[in-house]
Amino acid sequence: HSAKMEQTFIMIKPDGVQRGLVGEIIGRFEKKGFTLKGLKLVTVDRAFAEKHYADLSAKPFFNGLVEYIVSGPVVAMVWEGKNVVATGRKIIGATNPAESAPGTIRGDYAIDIGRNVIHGSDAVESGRKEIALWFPEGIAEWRSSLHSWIYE
Ligand code: DGT
Ligand code: DGI
Repeated sequence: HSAKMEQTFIMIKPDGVQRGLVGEIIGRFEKKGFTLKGLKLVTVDRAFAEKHYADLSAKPFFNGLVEYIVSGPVVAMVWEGKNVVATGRKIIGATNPAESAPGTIRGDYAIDIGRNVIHGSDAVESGRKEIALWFPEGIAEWRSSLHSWIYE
């Protein structure tokens, strides 16, 4: 039953924190059945944000993206569950909120691509890298007692 058990890095961006969406967003992942394994409120500096978005460093919007991420505290999280990387991306919705379906986080709470509220790892391997970058201290070791009510 633990086949495909994965972890993903989810970050509520500064606009999500400022707009009071933290509880709502955590609630969606919790109610889905995923398990919270790491959680902290942090303000990162430029160098750190550039590292997180290193893959996008050649993009014309890179500077604006970095400035946005360092503009206030973010909520960094690790969520665990079966297929959590791909399913997490579905819960989040398309990168551009103009294309995110209603019912997704970006579809419900965002308008501009440059203020799209939340980040989620796009693959298991990038999730591993991002968790190592954001949680060098490690994450919690626990197992939800609801396991057998969520997984067959
Ligand atoms: P994430 O979760 O923040 O890594 O974003 P993704 O993976 O959904 O989207 P990606 O990697 O294509 O784009 C990275 C970020 O760059 C995205 O969250 C928002 C920003 N971005 C993408 N395209 C545009 C754009 O055309 N204009 C602006 N202002 N930002 C953009
Ligand atoms: O994982 P996503 O956030 O969905 O997308 P991503 O990793 O490709 O991009 C990370 C963030 O960078 C994304 O949430 C918003 C921003 N971004 C991506 N493409 C563009 C962009 N920002 C601007 N301004 N323009 C873009 O074309």
